[in-house]
Amino acid sequence: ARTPVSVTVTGAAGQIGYALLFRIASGQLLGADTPVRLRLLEIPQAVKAAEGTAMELDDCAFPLLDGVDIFDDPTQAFAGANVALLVGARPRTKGMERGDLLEANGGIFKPQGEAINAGAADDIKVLVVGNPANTNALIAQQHAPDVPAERFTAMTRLDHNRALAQLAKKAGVSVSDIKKMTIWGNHSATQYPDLFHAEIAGKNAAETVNDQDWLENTFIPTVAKRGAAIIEARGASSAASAASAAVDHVHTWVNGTAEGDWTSMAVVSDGSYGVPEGLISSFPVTTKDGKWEIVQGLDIDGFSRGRIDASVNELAEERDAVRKLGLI
Ligand code: NAX
Repeated sequence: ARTPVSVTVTGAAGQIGYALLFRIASGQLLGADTPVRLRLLEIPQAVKAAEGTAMELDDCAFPLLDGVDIFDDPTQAFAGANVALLVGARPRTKGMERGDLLEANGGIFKPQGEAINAGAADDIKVLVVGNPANTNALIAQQHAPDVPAERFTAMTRLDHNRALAQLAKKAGVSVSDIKKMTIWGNHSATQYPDLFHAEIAGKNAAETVNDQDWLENTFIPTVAKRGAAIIEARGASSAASAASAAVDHVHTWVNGTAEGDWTSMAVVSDGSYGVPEGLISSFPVTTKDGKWEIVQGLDIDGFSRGRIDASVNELAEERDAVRKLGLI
C-alpha cells in the first residue's frame, strides 16, 4: 500500500470543514489509491466540535482514512503536512474596517506561514480558502521563506465553477461542453470571469453567446456576487460548493489539467499579463506533475484589460495595507 499523505485542514470545525473532511477522507482529494492522514487545526474553543467531527469520520469507516489528529497549535498541525487547506479565518463582523479585518487575519496567517516553513513536508502544497483569500495567502507565503513561493495558492475555483454553471445555463449546454474558463484577479466582487477565451464545444464562448449586455450586466455580476446570493437564500454562506471547489483545486493541481483545457487558480504572479510580480492573483493555469503554469499568449482586449486591472489594483491595495500594518 502507498504511504499515507498528510493533509492539514484549518477551521476544521467550521461549516466548510464539515463538508470538506468527508470528501478528503473518502479519497476524492487525492484519488482512490491514496490513503490520507488528516491533521485538523482549530482554535481551543472549537477543538471539542472538531473531535465530534472526527468521531463521525471514524463512523464512516473510510478504507483510505489512516487516522485523524486534532491540534490547537499550528506548529504541530503542519508538521509533516504534504497538503494544507487553510480554511479557518476571521470573518468580517459588523463595524469592522478593512484594516481591522486584514490585521485579524494577519494574526492567523503569519503564524501558520511560519509553522509551514518550520515543519511541513518538502512537497507541501498550500491552498488558502479563508477570506480575504489572496492576501491571506500572500501573508502566509511571505512568512515561509524556505518554501518555494509557487506552493502557496488561493482559491478562485468556486468562482470558476460558478461561471461554468452560469454559462452552461445561458447556452443550454452541459458544463462538460465548456473549456478554458478563466477567473482573473482577486476572489472578491472585483474578480473578472472571462468569456472571451472560454470555449463552448470548441467555439469561442463570447461569440457563441453573442450578448454583450448579458455578459456585462448579468453574467459578471451574477458570478461575482453569487456568495451574497447564497447567504440571502440559505441564511448561511456557501459551504458544500466551497468544499467541492477546494477538492477540485487540489485534485487538479496534483493530477493535471486535461489536454486543451485549463483552470483558474490564484498563484504568485511572475509579471504575466501586467500583474505585478509577487501578488497572488487568479490566472488561467495548466497543471502537470504537481506543478502549475500560467497560460501564456492570450490576447487581452480593452474591456478585459480594464476589468483585470481593476481587480489587480485591489490586490495591490490589500498588499500595501498589510505591508503598512507590518504583516509582511
Ligand atoms: P466558519 O465560521 O463556519 O468556520 C471557520 C472555522 O475556522 C471556525 O470553526 C473557527 O473556529 C476556525 N478558526 C478561526 N481561526 C482559526 C485559526 N487561527 N486556526 C484554526 N482554525 C480557526 O466559516 P466557513 O463557512 O467554514 O468559511 C471559512 C472561510 O472560507 C471564511 O473565511 C470564508 O469567508 C471563506 N470562503 C472562501 C471562499 C472562496 O471561494 N475562497 C468561498 C466560501 C467561503 O466564503
